[in-house]
Amino acid sequence: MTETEVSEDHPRYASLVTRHRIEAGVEEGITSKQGLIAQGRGEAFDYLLGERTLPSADRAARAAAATLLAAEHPVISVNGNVAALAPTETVELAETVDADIEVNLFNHTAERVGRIADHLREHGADEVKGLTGDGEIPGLSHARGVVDADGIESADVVVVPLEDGDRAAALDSMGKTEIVIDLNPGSRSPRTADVPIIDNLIRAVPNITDHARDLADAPPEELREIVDAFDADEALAAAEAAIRDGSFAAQDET
Ligand code: PTJ
Repeated sequence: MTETEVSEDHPRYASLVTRHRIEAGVEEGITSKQGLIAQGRGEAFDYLLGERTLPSADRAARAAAATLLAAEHPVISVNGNVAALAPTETVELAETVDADIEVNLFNHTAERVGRIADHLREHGADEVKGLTGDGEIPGLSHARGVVDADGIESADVVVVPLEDGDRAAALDSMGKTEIVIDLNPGSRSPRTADVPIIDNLIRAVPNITDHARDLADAPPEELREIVDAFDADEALAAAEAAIRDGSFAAQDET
């Protein structure tokens, strides 16, 4: 079944389209096979969250937008799942907040970096970093720590949708401000983040862009107030509470 063959009135339409994109990503050599497993884990948490953006996640997205607009050199890190699921939305966010896009892979191969960079260019990206690999995230083995010196290595703010815990901790040790998008509030990466967004990246990335457009003319003091008022622990606790206390209403299976 292709994406266009999925009927829009199917009760699991959004989930089916998402699965199709990940599957196509693997077939095109963009997404790793491990990306399929990560997708399954994400789907389970999304199901428990009610497949919606919680008010706490929306506040986090606004804090992320303010953080990005106030940044000197923001970089959006893109892996094989992000590239397959939200390439256009990622390019739009980068344009809106004037961020670099860098392909940064957990399972790093030069071939997959190249394919993802091409895919992002096909979806409107002008410049894609991550192909030089002349920088590093200290404290990680070589392949997992490869970054660009003029990209993630020199960024002050990094958006890391779906990061693994070790790399999130290593980026934190470098002094980066981290915005992490992850559906699992118990995962180490959102727990390391300055701004954890517990939401599906498919919803979260365009939501940050909407908030950034809304805040485009905000003075620096207003951006600072939004960032200072955001409480990461509260955001994580609200998501966990939604999972633990939420009514487990029947959601149609595919
Ligand atoms: O392309 P690569 O080589 O960089 O590899 C990317 C993956 C995602 C395979 C790699 O980083 C990995 O193995 O990640 P983990 O450790 O499985 O963590 C993935 C996290 O992302 C889990 O906490 C999932 O709940 C979460 N997740 C999965 N899909 C989504 C998601 N969070 C937000 N939106 C999603 N669509």
